[in-house]
Formats: sequence, structure tokens, C-alpha cells
Amino acid sequence: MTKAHFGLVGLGVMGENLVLNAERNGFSSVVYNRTYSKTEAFLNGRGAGKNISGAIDLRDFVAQLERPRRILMMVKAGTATDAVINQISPFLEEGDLLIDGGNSLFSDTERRVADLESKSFGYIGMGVSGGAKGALEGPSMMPGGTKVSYQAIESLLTKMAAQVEDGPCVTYIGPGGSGHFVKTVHNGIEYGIEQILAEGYDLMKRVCGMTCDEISTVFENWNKTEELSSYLVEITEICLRTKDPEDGSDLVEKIMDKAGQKGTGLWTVVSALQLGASVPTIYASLNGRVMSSMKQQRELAETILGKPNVKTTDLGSLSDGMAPIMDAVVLSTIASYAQGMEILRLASLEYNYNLNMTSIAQIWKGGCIIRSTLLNRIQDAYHQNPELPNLLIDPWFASQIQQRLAGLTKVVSIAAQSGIPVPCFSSTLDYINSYRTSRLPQNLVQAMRDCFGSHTYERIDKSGSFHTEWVD
Ligand code: NBP
Repeated sequence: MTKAHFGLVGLGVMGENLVLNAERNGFSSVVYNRTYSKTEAFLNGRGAGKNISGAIDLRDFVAQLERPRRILMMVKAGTATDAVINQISPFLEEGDLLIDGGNSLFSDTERRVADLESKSFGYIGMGVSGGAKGALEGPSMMPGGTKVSYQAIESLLTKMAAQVEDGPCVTYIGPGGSGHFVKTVHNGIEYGIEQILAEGYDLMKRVCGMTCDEISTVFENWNKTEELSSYLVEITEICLRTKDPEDGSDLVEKIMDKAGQKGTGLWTVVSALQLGASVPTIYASLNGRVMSSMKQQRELAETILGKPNVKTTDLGSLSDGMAPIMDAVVLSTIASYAQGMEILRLASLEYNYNLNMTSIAQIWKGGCIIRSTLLNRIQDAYHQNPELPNLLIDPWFASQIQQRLAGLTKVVSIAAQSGIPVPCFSSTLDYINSYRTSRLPQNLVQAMRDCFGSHTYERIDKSGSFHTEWVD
């Protein structure tokens, strides 16, 4: 019997689509799923008539693969991934390669790489972005591990990946857990942009009194601009235009205002804090989800504290693309990317990942959820200066800030006067204002710390460490 080129473990929504993608690209495949009825259903359904066979257990699965074996796991992150590794490891041989394509915590991947490197087979931790459609048509993939292991699957991945004008949306990210780290940060940026777009919608609805169809038109127009053309703006337009088939009203207005925040968004913020990266826009989006989940408390508080008194105010018009709101959305989106790249820059130094920012921007340009035209500018910025400390000071991004800061400031101030929360917009404004201030008030913080705890302080007029007896 001819052996298959590629093996997939885990027939969830991602696994199903990825194996169909591999097969379409000429890689005969074998699939295994813990619950065999799903394997049967797949082989009789979407997998029927394709060069894909099924395996009833992992021994049979491994036996059906040509050597060296290339096996992609697409199972739930955490204990499920460890369970599959433990179950399949005894059957793997010299040169085989196991790839974890799930959303694993990067430190779990570091542990697994260290553990499995002592065995004879290779291990790759790979972030995959693009949802079901991306998985089928071409995702963005972020593989990390040893370069030798990556080279063993490079031809497979470059064929499966989304293709943009300057190449496939996959590249070798770096050693250890770097692939999953980059995917985590990608998701943190995604959290930020989703909240930013939701804040824009909320202002247009509540401050400007616009209908969902009108707001959708604004997003449609924004999607034609260099600054905002992106997948997330595109789907926001679709979500706002979609009607409830039951009564023809705006479907989005019937959806519960609660969003979850566990997993990659949380890990992004925790990593940022551990690395000392300033990520207020991304953190604000996470906190926005936390606050949204407190629905019952918010309903109670509204009856006790009174709901904000929203004032209808002019915030642009359809013809100018709601200019101040667009300014706020553009600068906050830039801040979200800038903060994500800052986490990557610091992680690269701390964990010796040797990340290539230009390549990372390139592979995010297609297939993934945060794909956008802006990534061309990000790619250019790091191409011009690989050591760029922060995107905000790249000349093109700096000019955006100069043009749009007044609009962002106006939006935050009107939102505050109307009692409308805009956590990402206001955090972005503070972020930019802090970043462009050479002297912040932390001199007083240092004085207080020395006053109560003799922590000492540095001076701006002479070097050394100083202490003052502040209290007699
Ligand atoms: P799920 O995250 O829902 O995982 C489903 C798969 O995990 C099924 O095949 C299930 O087998 C298997 N599984 C579980 Br649960 N526990 C297992 C165990 N102990 N041993 C073996 N298999 C086990 O599927 P998904 O949404 O396709 O996501 C797969 C991975 O990709 C996840 O890590 C996810 O975070 C990541 N991801 C998802 C997306 C997305 O848009 N959904 C995007 C990017 C990355 P069963 O059928 O027997 O229960």
C-alpha cells in the first residue's frame, strides 16, 4: 500500500480544513481523531473522493505514513496536546516530525521542545491563524523549533499557506516556543483591533445616532483606505449589515454584549507585563471583555448609579468618513500593532528568539485575522530600520500621529462628556501622550518611594544613587 505524505490528528474545524488544504496541494493524507465516529463522518462527507484515508488508532495512523513522518496535531491546547504527544511518541522513529498547530501557551511549547529534543524525532510549535476559511484556503502560519525541523516541512507549509505578492504567509520564526509566542501576540493585537472597531461603532450609534446600515457604510468606505483596509474592517461591515432572518432587524443588536477573554489575549498581556512592555491599548481591549462579562453587575449598577447622559454631538459626516472617529480608529489600530511589535522586540531579546520583524509583518499580510494594508507600512518600517525601538517613531507612522492626534483627542473628550467608555481610544491617547513626553511625573513617585522606604533615587543633574531624610 502506498504510504501517505501527511498525517493529521484532530478533526475539529481547523484540522478538517487544514487536511483538505494539504490534500488539495498534492499531499496524500491520513487522519486520526480520538472519537472515531468523527473520522468516519469526515471521510464520508467533506473528505469523500479525496486522497485521504482514516486510521482507527494511533498505531495504525503512524503505520500509514511515509517516513520521515510529518504529523500535524490540531487538538485543544493544554492537556489534550500533552495526551496526544504521550500517546503517539512511542510509535515515532528517527527523523519523524510532530507539529503542534494549536493555540498552545508558548511556555508549554518550550517545555515540550526541551523534553522531546532528547528523543530522536523533531518537534515544531506552530501558530496558525485564519479561522476555518483561512485553514482551507491558505492560513498564515508561524512555526518555531529547530531550523532543521522547519526545513523538513517547508515545502508542505509554503504550498498550504496564504500567498501574497511577496511570497507565502509562512516563515521560520525562531527556536523553541517562538512560533506560539508570535501567534499569541498576533491574537493580542487582534483583541485590540476588535475592541477599537466596536468603540467606533458605539460612538456612531450612541453619539451620532446612526443606524447599523449607515455605520456599515462608514466601515465599507474605511475599508477602501490605505490606513484601514483590512479583514476585520471588512467583516465589521458585513456584521453590521446582516439582518435577523426572523424579523429583518439588525442582527448585531440582538447579540448578547458579553465577550470571553481567556487564552491568548490574557497570555499576551501577562507576557507584556513580565517583559516590561507597555501595552495599554491591548490591555484595555482585554479589560473591555472582562467588564462586558459582568453583565448582571452592570445592569444593577445602571439602576443605582444612573446611566450616562449621552449628548448627541457632531463627529463628522458620512461624506468625510466620520473623520475624527476614523482618526481615533487609525491611531488606536497603529498603537495595537506597535504594542504587539514591542512585546515581540523584548521577547526576542529576553528569550533569544532572534525574531525578524519584517518577515513577521509579511506573513501577517495574508490568511490571518489581522491582515491589513497597514502591514505593508510596518514591513517597510522594519526594513528601513531593523532596530526600530517603536513603530510610532517611524517617519510614516509619526506623520499619521501628527495628522490624527487632534481627532483622537476630540473623540476621547466627547466620549468622556457623554459617559461612553472608549477604553482603547483613551488608552491610546495616554500611550501616545506619554510616549512623546520626555519628562513624566515619576520623579515624584521616586521621591515618595525614597521618603517611605529609603529606596533611593537618581538625579538628572548628577550621577549616582541618592537618599534624602525627607521627614524630621
Ligand atoms: P478544538 O479546539 O475544539 O479541539 C477539537 C479537537 O481536539 C477534536 O479533534 C478533539 O477530539 C480533540 N481532543 C480533545 Br478536545 N481532547 C483530546 C484528547 N484528550 N486527546 C485527543 N484529542 C483530543 O478544535 P479547533 O477549533 O479545530 O482547534 C484546534 C486547535 O487550533 C486548538 O488548539 C485551537 O485553539 C487552535 N486554533 C483554532 C482556531 C479556530 O478558529 N477555531 C484558529 C487558530 C487556532 P474529539 O473529537 O474526540 O473530541
